[in-house]
Amino acid sequence: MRVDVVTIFPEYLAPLELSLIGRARSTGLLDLTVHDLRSWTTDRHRTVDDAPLGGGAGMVMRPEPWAAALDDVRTAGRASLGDGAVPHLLVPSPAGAPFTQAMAHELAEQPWLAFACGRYEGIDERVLEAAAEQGPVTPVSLGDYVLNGGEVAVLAVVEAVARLLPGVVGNPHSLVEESHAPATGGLLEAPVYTRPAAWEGREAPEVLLSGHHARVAAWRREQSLRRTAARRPDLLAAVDAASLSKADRAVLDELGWSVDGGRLRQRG
Ligand code: 6SD
Repeated sequence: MRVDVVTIFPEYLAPLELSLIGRARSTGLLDLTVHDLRSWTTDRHRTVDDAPLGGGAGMVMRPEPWAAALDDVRTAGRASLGDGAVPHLLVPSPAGAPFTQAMAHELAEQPWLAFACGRYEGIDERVLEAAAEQGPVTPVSLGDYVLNGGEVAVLAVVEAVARLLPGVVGNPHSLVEESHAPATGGLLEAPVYTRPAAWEGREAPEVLLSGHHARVAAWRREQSLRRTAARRPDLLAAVDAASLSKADRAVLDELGWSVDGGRLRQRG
C-alpha cells in the first residue's frame, strides 16, 4: 500500500518509523511518504494560512499550497502505481465520519491513501471540493473531542489500517479475537493475564490455569459480555440477538438486558 501524508509538521509523523509500522515500511509492505506543505508555498515567509472570510477567530489554511501539494502527490503516485491510480483522500476533522474498525478494513483494501492534515481552523473547503473531482475524499473523525490538527488522527488511522495488511502483524491470528473484530460479534475483548499466576497477593482467574479450553472460552465469552454491558452498552444494543447462546442470554438477563425484536434492550 502507498500512503502520502501532507502536513506542516512532518516531524509529528516520526512515530510511523517505529515498531511494526516502521518494519512494514522497511520491508516494502508500506510505501509511506510524509510531505511538508510549506514546500508548495511561493512567498518568502512560506505562508500557509490567512484570516477567515466572514470574520471569526483563528486562521484558515490557504487553498493554493494545498491544491499544488495534492496535484504533485497525485502525479508522483501515478508515476509509481500506474496512470489509472487515484488516491483515496482522508481528511481528519472533528466534523468527519467516525473512524471505525470496519472503515479500517475497507481502507486496508485500497492500494493508495493520502492524508491532508489541517491545522488552525482547518483547510479552505474548496480544496476538498476540487479534490473530490479527482477521486474519493472522506473527512474522518477519531472521536467527539477536538485536537489541534490532523496529525494525531493520521497516526491512529495509519496504524489501524497498516496492521491489517498481510504480513504486518506477525501472527495474523492476533487480529481475529480482538475488540471490535467481526469475530467477537461486536463485543469487547475479555481481560488478559500472564505469569506469575499469583502476583502481589492477586490471583489470576483459576479457570485460565485449568487447561480446559472449552471452559476458558466460556469464561472469556462471559467476561466480554459483562465488560461490554458495563463500558459500551451502545455496542451491546447493536448485537444481533441470533448470535447469542442460552448461556449468553442468562448472563445478560442477570445484567438487566433482554432480547426484544432480535436486538438487546436494557430493562428498567
Ligand atoms: C484543524 C484539525 C483536524 C483539527 C480533530 C479530529 C478529531 N477527531 N478531533 N479533532 C481535528 C482534525 C482537529 O485541523
